[in-house]
Amino acid sequence: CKTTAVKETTSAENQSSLKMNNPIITDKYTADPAAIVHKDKVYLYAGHDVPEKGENTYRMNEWLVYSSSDMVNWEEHPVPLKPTDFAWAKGDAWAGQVIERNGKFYWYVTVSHGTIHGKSIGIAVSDSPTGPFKDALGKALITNDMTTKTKISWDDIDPTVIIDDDGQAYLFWGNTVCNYVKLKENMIEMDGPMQTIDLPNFTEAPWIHKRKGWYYLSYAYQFPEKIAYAMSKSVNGPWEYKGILNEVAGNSNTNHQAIIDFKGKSYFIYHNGSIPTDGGSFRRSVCVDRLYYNPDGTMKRVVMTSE
Ligand code: FUB
Repeated sequence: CKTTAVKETTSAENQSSLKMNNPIITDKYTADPAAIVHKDKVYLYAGHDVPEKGENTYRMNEWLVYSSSDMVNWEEHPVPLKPTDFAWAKGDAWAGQVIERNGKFYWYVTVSHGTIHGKSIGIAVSDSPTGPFKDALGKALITNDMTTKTKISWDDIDPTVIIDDDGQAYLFWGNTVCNYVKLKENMIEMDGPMQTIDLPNFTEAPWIHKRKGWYYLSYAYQFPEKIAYAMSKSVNGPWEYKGILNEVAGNSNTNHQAIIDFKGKSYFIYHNGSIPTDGGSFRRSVCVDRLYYNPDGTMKRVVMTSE
């Protein structure tokens, strides 16, 4: 599924990314990675794919958390959160992201609501990046009946969050339409109207990050999903589309990225269906590859070492 143009990149950069041992988790199927750097470690959060072989549905009953000091060796911690930890939810551990504020770790996640049709976004909180996490709000922050623009039940998914340098937090999310809203300092209430961002071929999986004065909004593009991105000098836009960052990742219709800097290097974390024989679009595996920036701040296409 990958273009040869990407494979043709044979630079020192490529060589240095050949040691990632992809996929990084092989005893479980893992999807929708999110990651944070805390103290001297990276914490990786993922959904646990558990459908039977050949079952073409997202069956995800819990999230998983791993930590690493080197991006190569990963330690699994006890299950930090399940959709059933939200009394108002009925299942589906879809994508989310953790962020730290004032010593607490807030985890914005997608789940299926128990009484409101469709997917919703909830928030869990913990004193530790490995949890255990518990419901921070007692209800969904965003539900399908608040945002009916696309009239699908899964348009309120895939939250990603950033705290800007001035302390203002923002939540981005969506399927088909990319939404964003300010969050109050308590991180569990919206602080203003929901707004939308026009991005070419936006499918889902937004990831917001800031680096050296640039804001980056990467997202799943078309279907099967590539990862594309836009850049801006402000978290409120305007966003300038910059093109494809990652091609369709092998043997999976979805792709879902996290982008971090750790110990002086940049990383692109994603999933594919690369575990031989049994992997696929619903039995996914998290992979890591190096990410490189150009002098003008744009990002180079990711060279996947996972296929
Ligand atoms: O894993 C379930 C859904 O598939 C996620 O929320 C999307 O980003 C896609 O990866």
